[in-house]
Amino acid sequence: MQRSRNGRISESHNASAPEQGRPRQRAYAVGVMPDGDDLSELKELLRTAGVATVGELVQHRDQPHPNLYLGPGKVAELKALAKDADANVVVTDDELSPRQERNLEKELGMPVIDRTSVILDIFAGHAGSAEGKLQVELAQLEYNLARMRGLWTHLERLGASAAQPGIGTRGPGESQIETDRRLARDRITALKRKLEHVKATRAIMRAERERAHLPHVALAGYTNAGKSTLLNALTGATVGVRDRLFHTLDPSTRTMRLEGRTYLVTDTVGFIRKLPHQLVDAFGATLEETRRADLLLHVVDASAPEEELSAMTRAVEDVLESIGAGEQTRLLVLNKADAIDEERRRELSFRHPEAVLISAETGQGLDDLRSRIAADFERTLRDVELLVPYSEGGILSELHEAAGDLSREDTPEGVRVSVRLPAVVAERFDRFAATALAPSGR
Ligand SMILES: Nc1nc2c(ncn2[C@@H]2O[C@H](COP(=O)(O)OP(=O)(O)OP(=O)(O)O)[C@@H](O)[C@H]2O)c(=O)[nH]1
Ligand SMILES: [Mg+2]
Repeated sequence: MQRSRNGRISESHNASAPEQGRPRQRAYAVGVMPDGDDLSELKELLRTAGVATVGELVQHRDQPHPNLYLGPGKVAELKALAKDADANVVVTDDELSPRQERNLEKELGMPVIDRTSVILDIFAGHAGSAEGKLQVELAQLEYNLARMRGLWTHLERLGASAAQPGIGTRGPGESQIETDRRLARDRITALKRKLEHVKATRAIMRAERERAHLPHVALAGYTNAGKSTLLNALTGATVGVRDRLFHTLDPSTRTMRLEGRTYLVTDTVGFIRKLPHQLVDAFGATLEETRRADLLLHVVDASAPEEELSAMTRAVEDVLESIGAGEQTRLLVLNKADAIDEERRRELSFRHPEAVLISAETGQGLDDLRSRIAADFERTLRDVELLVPYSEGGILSELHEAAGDLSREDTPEGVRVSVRLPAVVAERFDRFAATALAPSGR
């Protein structure tokens, strides 16, 4: 990973570079976890970050050691193993306290980085839009500030070479840290202000969409579940798809026609277990898109083994809860059906009778999914009778857009319209109500 002194990603950033020749970063992956868990996800994160994993060590204990993360005996073992494997960095599967990190580095004599740092680094590498970059920078600053570290040091650590191990060379003097902290705080304030502005712009865009009365479907789910692939399949969009974690950071919204209605579909950043809270906080404006949707499609990679699948599902539910989307109407979408066998398919529909099984790649099950989306809106529909004055011609085309079908009759007072609308949309036309009928279709 190449970053300049000010921590920004340079143009030549190229995550796949280590695939050519011997990788510059050779990581020893370590984790404290219950029995049955493993480090496959951390290794996947490292692969995405362009770092090779040259060994791994797991310690089964209830809690990470408060001073060292691993127990002292395990640390000694790790030191020898990492040396044998010619590793030049140790990566932990959990966020470390500054104390754990300091002590572990001292014991091992090599740089130690934690899971949060790796995820932040991936986000930094994948951020494309101005907004995404601001959000990532904010998250990085919050992370660094919390560990009283020099302003930009952690950004350079993945890039630390063997000749310049992090230990001893990276600690700026106390006064430098104080200056850095002040600078960091100023920058955080400035970033938050800019992001508020982004949020306001988004709110205006959203208000415009809401004026158009279009039902809004958001895709949420674990990273790499196939959300972007599904957006493309449903709307004909060409959003980037890749087999790597956190490929999508910026939300994109496209339209889809379904049974005479236009829907908006939004694809956005994916979640992960132990998602750094700094990122959840910083990505508030982006996650707002998910929170505001009328319907959430929770997309799951159904080709993952059962245990992993339920851990991923739970992780997503937790993040949704934490961003205030816990109560939202949602539909579980089991994706990658093409990659599982008949037996597993049966097991899945038994375990998740309410879910839809699809393959965003082959198109299997998409018709079913479309009907489920339409049916969800159908439930919220009510029949309304409106009287629209001739002076409000624009309202009629809005109604057409929102409802598809409507019947109209010209009367001396205006156009009398009978139409089925979602309850929330119907409310917006209340001022034209001739008679409101009882909710139907429930
Ligand atoms: N076999 C199979 N692979 C799929 C399917 N849908 C998506 N994929 C693959 O899964 C990987 C991730 O797909 P994306 O659509 O980028 O996933 P995402 O959820 O948007 O991921 P992030 O943006 O990184 O959070 C890609 O390699 C896709 O080709 C599917 O239905 N079947
Ligand atoms: Mg994506």
